[in-house]
Amino acid sequence: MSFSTSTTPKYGPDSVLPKQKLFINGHFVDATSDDAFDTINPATNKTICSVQQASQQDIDKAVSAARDAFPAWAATPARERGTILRRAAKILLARNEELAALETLDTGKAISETQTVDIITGVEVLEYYAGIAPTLHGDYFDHPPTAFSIIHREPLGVCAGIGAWNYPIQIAMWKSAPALACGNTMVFKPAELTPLSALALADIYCEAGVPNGVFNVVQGDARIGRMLSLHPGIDKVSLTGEAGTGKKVMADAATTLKHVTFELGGKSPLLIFADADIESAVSAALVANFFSTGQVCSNGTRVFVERSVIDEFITRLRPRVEAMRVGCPFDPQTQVGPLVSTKHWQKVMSYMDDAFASAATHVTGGQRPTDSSLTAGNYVLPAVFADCDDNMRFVREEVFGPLMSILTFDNEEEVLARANATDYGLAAAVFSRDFSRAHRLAQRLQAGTVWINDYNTLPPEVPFGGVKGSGIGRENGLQAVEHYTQTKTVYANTGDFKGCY
Ligand code: TXE
Repeated sequence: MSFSTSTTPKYGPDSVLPKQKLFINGHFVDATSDDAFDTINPATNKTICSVQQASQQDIDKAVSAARDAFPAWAATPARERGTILRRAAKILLARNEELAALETLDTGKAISETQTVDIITGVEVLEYYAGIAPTLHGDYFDHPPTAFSIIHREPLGVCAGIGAWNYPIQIAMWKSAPALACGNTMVFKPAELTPLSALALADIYCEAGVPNGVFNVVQGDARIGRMLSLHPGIDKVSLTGEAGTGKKVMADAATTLKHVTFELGGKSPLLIFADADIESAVSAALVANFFSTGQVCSNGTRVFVERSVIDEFITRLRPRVEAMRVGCPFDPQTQVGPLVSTKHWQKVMSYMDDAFASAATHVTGGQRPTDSSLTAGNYVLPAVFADCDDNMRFVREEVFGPLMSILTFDNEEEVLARANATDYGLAAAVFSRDFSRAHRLAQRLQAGTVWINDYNTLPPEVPFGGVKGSGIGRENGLQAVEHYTQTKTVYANTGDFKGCY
């Protein structure tokens, strides 16, 4: 894939690309398998390009390249690793428009989002770890009178990153930035639905000075993902995907006792109390359900509204949902693009059908748009259902599409119990002007992140990840360093060893 150095986007709604390769040891290389798969434009369901699928031999080659590159990269002074990653961040920002257009082409997400969020939130994390790389240190303990201990912090070795399709380049950066900053090397497999931007990232890392073999990209579906989780030459696996996938990866990684971290699904509660700023709460509900056409793991898709303000909430919400612009993702005015694939659209529509058939009150949306220019794409109008019951399938399960479920509640204890009554635990939010109540609830909500009067704001210096079925470990912040390094204790005795025999 050749990238122009200009900043004008080179990808548009009808772009087609040449057959894509793998990226191993600093070069685009042909796969040795005869397998290939197509990546499809979600807005038109036309093929963007074919992508070569890696074979076991290609995986072995990528892991060997990463293994061979590891000693020199680990021995590179952390400040120098930081400088190289910071240079990559600068190139990514300079190519933001081009990369955003590529991401929109592959994912169907509105260009207004990809230009402002996808690359930029990845770069923020890259800059964060580039900055802290020189500060990573071990520890020292004095054991008077003759001994002391030094705690070394060492990289793990070769890490595998397995990405999901909703934020392809951001996920690739959220995994590779801490891994590389800590001195590890990586073999990354993007989701087969959105394989393109990870290759662009590899190209940019190379241009920035990341040595050959430090960051490699292999392509393919779950079968290739499994080759990584099972590979004896890989020391750690970081997955972003569905909860069920996490369990499968954990089982495979167990065979060679790999370190694992998982960013999995969610069905997060958004609690809105009567004393909240209702207009702000409506804004948060829109972001928490319809950003990226609802394909965001941390979304607040169970919207609990205190009974006394439910009518006001819906009255304010409905016109704002109906004003959302559904359209071609390359149109800067579009707010809601197509879903990532026809198969995913069918899954989301099955939940819409359930909601229409249920006792819930249909507020708006949930149908295919009537605009004839959209019939070729995986479009659905953002949907809101009220008077939902906690046990309805579309309320319990992760839809991963633009379906907002509104439930009413009467008191704090009731809504807390209902909010926590799920196997997931990725995120939650509380909208209330009573900060002590909001903080009290934040302590008791079972979630890895709780927003108070906010939603989906994720500064790179704070850890992100789920509890219960939503994941293991954290991404971002200093905590991710714990997942990409291990310590060695060196205990030194400067006196005689006395022993006991
Ligand atoms: O996930 P899948 P998708 C979740 C989100 C949603 C899902 C959407 O909740 O449910 O991801 O992404 C590979 N062994 N999050 O459909 O199917 C597969 O090829 C090894 C949560 O892509 O689980 C792909 O690359 N690999 C997240 C990746 O796993 C396997 C944010 C994910 O695929 C595999 C974004 C196997 N057995 C999405 N099976 C968060 N919490 O931050 C599949 N794969």
